[in-house]
Amino acid sequence: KQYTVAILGATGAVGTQMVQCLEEQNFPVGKLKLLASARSAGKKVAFAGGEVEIEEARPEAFEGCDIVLGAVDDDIARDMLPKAVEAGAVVVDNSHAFRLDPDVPLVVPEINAEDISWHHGIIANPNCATIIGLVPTWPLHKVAGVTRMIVSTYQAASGAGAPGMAELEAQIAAMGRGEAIPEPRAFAAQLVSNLIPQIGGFKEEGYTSEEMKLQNEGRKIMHLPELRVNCTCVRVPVLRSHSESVTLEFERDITLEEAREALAAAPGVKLVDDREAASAHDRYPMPIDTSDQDLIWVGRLRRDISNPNTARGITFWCCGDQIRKGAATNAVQIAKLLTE
Ligand code: 11C
Repeated sequence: KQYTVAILGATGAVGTQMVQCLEEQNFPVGKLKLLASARSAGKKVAFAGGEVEIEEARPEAFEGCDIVLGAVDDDIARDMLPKAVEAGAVVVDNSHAFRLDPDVPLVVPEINAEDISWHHGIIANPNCATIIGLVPTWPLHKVAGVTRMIVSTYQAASGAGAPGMAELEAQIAAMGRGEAIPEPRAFAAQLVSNLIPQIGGFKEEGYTSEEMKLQNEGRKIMHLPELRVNCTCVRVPVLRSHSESVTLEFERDITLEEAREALAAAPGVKLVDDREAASAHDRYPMPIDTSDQDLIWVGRLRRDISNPNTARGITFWCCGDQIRKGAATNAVQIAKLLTE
């Protein structure tokens, strides 16, 4: 069977990547509809050896669609996507709008693919830092049962979409020319040569919305309602790969060998952990190496020596492409599951 697929928000960083992921994952696309603002309507985008003309995103555009991929902000998602469901489509949405709705599965295919079976028209794609941290956490959870996560993230400019990447590039160029750094718009402060310890707005107890997503979405995806999470999210001057330092506490003992074996065999994970390697690129994951590919790279695997029971604590470092596995790749994988 061939499917009529629409991408809502087709011109943004995630929407553009979704078009490429549909081709790469050999998605059975009969017809592709690219929906965006009136400003982009009429422009043409290359797809599968041909061209697709961008249409203005209006509810009528959902008629005849089997699957709609959402790559727009929460407000537009909340307004438009239920109309796609009414028109008979199944929606895979990348925004935050529906993620914690008890009627909406929140899915990382490597972890809870089976949850797509109970959808009511909308399936949510998780937050990018959550996907990137959970893909390697899950195989370790299966070995020893994770009870607590302590995470620091190092998040790329692409988390703020194409404008975030353009802002960082403009700042790097200005700094290189010795010019004044342009006034920041996508971020709260200059990002080049800086770190910004705030992603999202401040919520409970001084944690930001992005930090609480790891707890709230992580609990739902892994079916661990009691999971304890302490997360600090930081924006770093990197273009498109997020990195994370993750410390896990388990209910059962786990050896480093067991952890290494589980990670080496885990789908979606690439273990890069060789202290003896001649090149830093083979020694541990770095965002420069994980950009524009689909796997989460994991390394720096070691015991948590601060845990009173060191047999139950593991620390690692991981990196993954924010636009791909953090968003577009994961959404297209979910949509692919719907067709299988
Ligand atoms: C960032 N993770 O890096 C955010 C952007 O929950 O999908 C994506 C927010 C989300 O800025």
